[in-house]
Amino acid sequence: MFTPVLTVENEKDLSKELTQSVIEVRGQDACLIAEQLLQGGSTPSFVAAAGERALAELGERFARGEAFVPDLVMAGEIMRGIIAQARPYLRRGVDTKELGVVVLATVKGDVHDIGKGLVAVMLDNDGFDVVDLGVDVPSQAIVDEVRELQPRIVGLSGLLTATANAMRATIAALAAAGVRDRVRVMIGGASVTKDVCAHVGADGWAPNAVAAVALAEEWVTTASPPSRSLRHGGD
Ligand code: B12
Repeated sequence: MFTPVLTVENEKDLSKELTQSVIEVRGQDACLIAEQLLQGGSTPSFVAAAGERALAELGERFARGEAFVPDLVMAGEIMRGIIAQARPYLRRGVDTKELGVVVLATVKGDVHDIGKGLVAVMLDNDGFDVVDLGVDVPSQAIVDEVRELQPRIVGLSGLLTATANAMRATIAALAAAGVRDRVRVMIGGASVTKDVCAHVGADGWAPNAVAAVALAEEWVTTASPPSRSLRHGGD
């Protein structure tokens, strides 16, 4: 039987253990610790953040040649499991799904989708109708979906520095198709910054899923058409 309520100290220790278990790709341990945290009252974002810290650390190790692609793959799968475990513990933000459609995609050339998945879960929970087009998505496919679904927001994800160009190309393709002014475009991913946002011509960016939801909500509650001014949930 798990402890029903965690003390602050317990919660901190368990979160460190969770991070460590993901770094060491001990999936079963990670799953048990995540459950213990969630049942003890930790929020889903607190639990996800512990996993994110592990992936950030693994990414640094990878860059230093101390971790390898299979480690990233396995840790990524564990993180996906943690997100799925946390999902039922999310408290619904609104009663009905009336905030409109958000089309999400990881842009062409990039296959990272764990963070986008987290953003999708949180937006869905908040009352958005999320259509996730997957990874490595060509600009034209995004243009087609915008025409078809008429979303209020398009969210582009990309973790590789080089994929900023694909984001820029996607936004240019939306403009060339005459649909750019119908949507607000937000971008995100580990390499995204305010400067990247300006470079690619997005309307805003967010450093994490919580900020992404806040920005999306702000946009749909603002009646005016999309402005080209830079808005971001990051600071
Ligand atoms: C796991 C991982 C992988 C997995 C991905 C599995 C999957 N299904 O996603 C695999 C093994 C496939 C992989 C492959 C590669 N990877 Co990789 N990978 C990572 C790692 C360790 C973690 C990424 C992650 O999931 N983080 C956790 C999530 C929750 O965080 P996140 O993605 O940042 O998302 C949050 C925010 O960014 C934001 N967000 C994300 N998307 C969106 C979208 C919107 C609209 C908004 C508003 C917000 C938002 O909210 C999210 C939740 O809070 C990172 C390290 C890092 N620091 O990011 C490297 C990293 C991204 N990978 C890297 C590299 C180099 C590669 C490879 C080229 C390796 C290789 N030699 O093959 C390939 C590229 C393949 C390709 N074409 O895309 C580099 C990129 C360097 C760079 N800046 O260009 C990194 C930074 C590692 C490093 N330090 O070198 N990788």
